[in-house]
Amino acid sequence: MLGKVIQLIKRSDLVVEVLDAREPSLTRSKKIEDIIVKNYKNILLVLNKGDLVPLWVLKAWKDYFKTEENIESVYVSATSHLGTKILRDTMKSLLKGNKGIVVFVGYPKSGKSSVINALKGRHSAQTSAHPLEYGYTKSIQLFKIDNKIYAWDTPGVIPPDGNELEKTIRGYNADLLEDPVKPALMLINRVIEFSKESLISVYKVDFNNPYELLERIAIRRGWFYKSTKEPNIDMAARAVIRDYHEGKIAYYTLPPSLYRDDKSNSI
Ligand SMILES: Nc1nc2c(ncn2[C@@H]2O[C@H](COP(=O)(O)OP(=O)(O)OP(=O)(O)O)[C@@H](O)[C@H]2O)c(=O)[nH]1
Ligand SMILES: [Mg+2]
Repeated sequence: MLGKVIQLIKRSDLVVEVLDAREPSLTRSKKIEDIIVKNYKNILLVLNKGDLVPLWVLKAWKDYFKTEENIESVYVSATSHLGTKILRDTMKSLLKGNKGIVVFVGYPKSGKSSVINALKGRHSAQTSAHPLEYGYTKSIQLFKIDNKIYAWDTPGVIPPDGNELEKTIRGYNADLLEDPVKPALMLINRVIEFSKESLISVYKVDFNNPYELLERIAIRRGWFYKSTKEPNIDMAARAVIRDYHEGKIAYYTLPPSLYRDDKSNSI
């Protein structure tokens, strides 16, 4: 499948790499970007799930990509239909007003299909909203965005790589994890760094540490191990990872250029 996507990139006029606005750095794929650059194709980064991130952070990332790397980027929220006009206009300007074929790539669950849906203005690309339908986009599909622009929706062809936290952030399917607890704890820790309140508001429980959060989620939902009657933290861990992929947990990370700034004076 990756091979087919590379063929599409070669024949395209523009490549859109869809990132998760909560983790733009970690959801960029150097591998795919190298292929894009080698084929002399324009690249546009789309920071999707922007509804989960404060506006000043989205702007900071956009500035960072422009000034540090001279790469165009647009932030959007596909599900809230925010930023889609700016995205369409940016695509048009990168295509210099000509007819063109745009390929959408990115790690699984970054929201490629949702962004294409939002661009079309009505639902047609299938999105993996249901947890059981993980990796819903199974094949490459072509969509007409308007009279001049066609878009290829591709499945998450970049295999989520890195350590357990990175894999999870890069869309690795929670159902395939042998031990979901460790990556879930790492993910919860990462979210807490920026916003513990966000987890409290999603799960409606307070907690003193990530492990306790998993226990409280399990208790609240009535999930217990049959043998020990202890809270089933495996199920809770998978639920948290799925919620993360489905865009239910708000938090943000900052571009490296801002990382050392005091977070408290920026909000
Ligand atoms: N909060 C939020 N959630 C989003 C947004 N865009 C997509 N999602 C959710 O993220 C999940 C994945 O979206 P998809 O559009 O299926 O992602 P994809 O990149 O096409 O996924 P694959 O085809 O499996 O690689 C779904 O549950 C969407 O509802 C967004 O802008 N905001
Ligand atoms: Mg898809």
